[in-house]
Amino acid sequence: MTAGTTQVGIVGAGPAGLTLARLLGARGIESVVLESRSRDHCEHRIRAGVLEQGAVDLLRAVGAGERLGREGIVHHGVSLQFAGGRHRIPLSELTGGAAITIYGQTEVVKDLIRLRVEAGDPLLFEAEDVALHDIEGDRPRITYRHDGRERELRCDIVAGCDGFHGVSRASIPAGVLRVSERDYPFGWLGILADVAPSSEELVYAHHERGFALLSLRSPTLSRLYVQVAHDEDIGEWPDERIWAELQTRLGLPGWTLAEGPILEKGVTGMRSFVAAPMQFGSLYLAGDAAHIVPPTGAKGLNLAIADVELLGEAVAAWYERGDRSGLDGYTEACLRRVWRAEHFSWWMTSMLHRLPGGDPFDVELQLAQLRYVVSSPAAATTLAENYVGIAGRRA
Ligand code: RFL
Ligand code: PHB
Repeated sequence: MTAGTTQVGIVGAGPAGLTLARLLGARGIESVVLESRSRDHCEHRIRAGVLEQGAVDLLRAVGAGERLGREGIVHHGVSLQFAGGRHRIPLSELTGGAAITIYGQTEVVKDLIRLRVEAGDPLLFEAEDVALHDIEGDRPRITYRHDGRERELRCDIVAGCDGFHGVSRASIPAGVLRVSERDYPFGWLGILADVAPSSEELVYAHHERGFALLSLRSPTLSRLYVQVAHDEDIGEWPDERIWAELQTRLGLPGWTLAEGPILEKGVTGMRSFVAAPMQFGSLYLAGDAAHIVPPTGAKGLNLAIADVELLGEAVAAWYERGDRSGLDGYTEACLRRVWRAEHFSWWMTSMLHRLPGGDPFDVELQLAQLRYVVSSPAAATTLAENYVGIAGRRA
């Protein structure tokens, strides 16, 4: 067994773990990041694409803003489509100038990994059998295997940034966590296509055959989704079927969806989940390790970054001034924003998807709400300030 020591042991090299490592580094606090997958896997796992201004600001503050500033695409509106019409929600106009930035999570992760590697700070990929020990006290340990060697890392604090299926949350003894969750009886089939986006801004479409979303990654790459069953077999979806379904759900008279080669496709289930408290002993959970939202509100990545902004500051205050208030108040500070995002994501999901087993009453309620959102400045502002993230910052 090879033993090592650090101040903060970070489990998981997703957006949460990597951003936290940067935040701590900027304050002179040492960390070791342990990641179970390969660098290549982490850099190519296609997920989110929408960054709130707060996330962009934080990534800039940790030095990861250069390519983001050059390649990120700022959007000032999104559209809702239903009953044969497309309606723009002018996000910036309704929120005093706030906007969103389109920049893939893959790119955020690549930038953060490169910075960490260039700085020469420890980031271990393919760390196997990561296990947490003694987290109830103030001398936690992490054991793992790397390069065929059993290792132990002693630290002051463990940051559990290892996503929904990680070991961190599972290491908290039974009975401590209160879990609130909702499963949805549908999922999204997502594709990345080598074709210029057919709309400059995102289009969220309500359709009798189910939800569809037009998004993008760059001026030449489209990202598109269709609602499918939660356990849909991707084998049942040859490219022609995907395009036909997208054409039907997103099509409008006088507008066509351009098609191109599909570079990647996959099915994602949808879930709402919150585990509280987000802290136990010297273990602090951040991002998907503690909470999940369905992707309809584009909040998952933004919540992960917002959590570690608070955690980084709390850890720094403790090391620099012995001030524990940020650490002790971590759960409460995070959960206000998390629950605002949970509500918004559930609301968007419920308003836009075809509900299996739903009846005409459900559909009329959805359409009534959609008509209200696009016709009432008050209702549109509710959507806009949640979408750009300022509602969460105020929560
Ligand atoms: P991540 O990104 O899941 O990173 C966790 C990292 O921990 C590693 N790990 C372990 N490492 C060591 N030991 C273990 N035992 C480990 N177990 C796991 C994993 O390999 C991984 O590298 O969590 P983080 O950092 O909290 O970031 C959260 C975001 O990734 C997530 O909220 C969003 O991507 C959610 N999400 C979306 N959010 C949006 O805002 N908009 C979207 O369009 C959107 N699309 C998505 C998504 C999530 C998806 N998932 C989870 C399947 C699409 C998909 C497909
Ligand atoms: C994406 O571009 O992947 C995306 C955008 C908005 C969402 C979900 C996913 O709500």
